[in-house]
Amino acid sequence: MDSGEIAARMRVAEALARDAGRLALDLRTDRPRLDIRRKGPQDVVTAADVAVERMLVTALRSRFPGDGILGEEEGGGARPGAPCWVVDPIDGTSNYARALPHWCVSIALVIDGRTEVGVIHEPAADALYAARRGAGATRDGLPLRIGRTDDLASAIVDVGYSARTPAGAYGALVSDLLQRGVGVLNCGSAALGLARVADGRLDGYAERHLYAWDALAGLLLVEEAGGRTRPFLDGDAMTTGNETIAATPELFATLVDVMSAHRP
Ligand code: LIP
Repeated sequence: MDSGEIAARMRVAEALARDAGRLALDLRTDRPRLDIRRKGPQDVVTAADVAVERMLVTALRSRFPGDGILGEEEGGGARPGAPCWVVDPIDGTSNYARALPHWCVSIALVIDGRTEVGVIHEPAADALYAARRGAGATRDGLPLRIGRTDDLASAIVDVGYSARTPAGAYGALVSDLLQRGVGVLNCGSAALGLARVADGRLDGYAERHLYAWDALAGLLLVEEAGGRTRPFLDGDAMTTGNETIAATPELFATLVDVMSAHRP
């Protein structure tokens, strides 16, 4: 697919991400109808996640009937040899369900096993992050550059956790980073955490296990903003997920070391 076609798909993804973010905000106001259900420990889904995903899938299907679509809530999947949209209607659903502002809509486009487009809309700030491989990353149209913190004692990293991985290993990982002087947060949205690394407000993001819909768009933003990332789409990670590490060039090796040292 030529860069013009990819750029056209990115513009569609940008418009849809904004529409999806606004729909999720509207649905948030009607709590009783939010119908929050638990998928597992500290893992919830709301009626809004499903409604927003259906809106995105319907729109993408009508615009690109030949493309594959993989969504967090209702699955779907890649079509051999076709581009595949990877959609997380609300990343940070636990925050969303509690009316905490740290959540977003994430859309990625994978072509021939590689992420070519990543778009994230953050409704609370009405901010739109976008990246196209080889063409850089932006927030609201302005170019993004990774932070340059080169001193661990000034670095801040968002380290995500889910019950899909052992709590003990997570505790050891966080304790190790703290002992090295690194500031550690767990904000509850991998996609938005990665966007914060791309815009220089955080120095790194790490999580033992994420799904493609949580990670792909944010990882491309970090790469196009000048950061370093651990390859995600190896083997069958598109469906089973993978470990996620992204950081400034200065901090990346340390984060890889610490994640490897505490691998369960
Ligand atoms: C969430 C991620 C978070 C992770 C959660 C979950 P969701 O995505 O953003 O980093 O710890 O387990 O995967 O479920 O809100 O789309």
